[in-house]
Amino acid sequence: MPDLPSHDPELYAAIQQEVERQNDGLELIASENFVSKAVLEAMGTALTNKYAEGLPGKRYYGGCQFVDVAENIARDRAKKLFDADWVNVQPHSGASANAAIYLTLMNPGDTFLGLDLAHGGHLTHGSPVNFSGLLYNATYYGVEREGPMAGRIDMDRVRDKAREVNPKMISIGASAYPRDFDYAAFRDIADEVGAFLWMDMAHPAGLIAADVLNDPLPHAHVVTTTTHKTLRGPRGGMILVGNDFENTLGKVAPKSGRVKMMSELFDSAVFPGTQGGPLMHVIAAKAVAFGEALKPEFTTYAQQIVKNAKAMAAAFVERGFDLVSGGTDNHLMLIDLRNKGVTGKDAEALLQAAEITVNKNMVPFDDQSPFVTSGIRVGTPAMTTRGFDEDAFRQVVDLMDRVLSKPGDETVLQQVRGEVHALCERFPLYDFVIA
Ligand code: DSN
Repeated sequence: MPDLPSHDPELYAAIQQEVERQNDGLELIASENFVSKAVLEAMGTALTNKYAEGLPGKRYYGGCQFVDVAENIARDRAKKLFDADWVNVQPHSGASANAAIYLTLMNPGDTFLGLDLAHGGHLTHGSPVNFSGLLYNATYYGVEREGPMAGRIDMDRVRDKAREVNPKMISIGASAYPRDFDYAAFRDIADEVGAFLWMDMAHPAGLIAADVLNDPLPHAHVVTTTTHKTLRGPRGGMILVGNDFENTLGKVAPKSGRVKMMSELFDSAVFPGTQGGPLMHVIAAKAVAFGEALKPEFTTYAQQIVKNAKAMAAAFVERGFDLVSGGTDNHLMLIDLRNKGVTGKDAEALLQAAEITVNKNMVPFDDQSPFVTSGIRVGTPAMTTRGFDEDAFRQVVDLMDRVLSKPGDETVLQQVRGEVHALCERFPLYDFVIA
């Protein structure tokens, strides 16, 4: 019997309401997912009590023998999952993992080249309001405005830009890019200009683990990820180095004054460089999630995420929605709502009233502010976890279309809410509040 309901009823009520919200509504935020009960259980353990600065076998605190086991399980499973030579599972988040990359590979003021946030990039890839844009000289590549490559990255332009700005590092990765990346072409460009290549695979990590999308590890010098999006683990981050391990050593050695392994530098950049004690309960939960992702069922899940996204994209296009790049290769789509006469902000609120959760999102070449936006981002990972198939997602598109076609119509909202609840009941989620 959980203590929390009687121990802290006020807090428990908020948790209960959030679990109900997750159970009863359509979760279409592309970066969210639903973890298993086992992952929740691992996170709710006494491992949260343990300080374990350092690495397994080399800690700055006593009593780490059992958390060492947990961290080693997480590391071994992550390496197997991504065929990586080395991993660090301690970053508290994707942003923390990314901070360690900058600290290792760049000096303040150095130039790097990343995908423009306004074209689907991420805050930590050089936004002027983020440390990455404040401390370093961020330059950007983007997507094409028109023509056959509209909404997609043209690698010839990336090469031209790299030659122009001569970056020390090139980043790949996005939070709202519905297409796959050509990692070999990025590496070719990085080699030509003598840059490090870093891939932030936070969004597609689960799809990459399941071989549903191209694999960056053979091409990038280093890869970061979150663990909670398509990978379906607890909130957290991770750094990986693939089979280019040897090649990266020489480049980094001069900075450290001795030939240090790339892994040593990244480990030091996580702790003590950017973090204190690792969150051992979260690392244990990462281990559970990686174990789940190593099972054949996870490959089926990842394949279904993409099938569902493609079915959804086709249904949106049939109904006259304008999808950036015309469709999707992965788990998400970015919808430009300008032809529908509704802003992203309003669409988010209208859909929320029907218990359909999406996020407003800038579209490339947007004429609205980031707080208003002209688009929404929609993703399939969370509802695919609940068992939604292509038919269910086509029904979701119908529900969204009805809400957005008649903004503020109470009758439509009520009908759609009822259908949302019925759909969610068909695919149950959590039958408990506290795991
Ligand atoms: N905030 C995340 C997202 O929603 O994509 C990226 O870190």
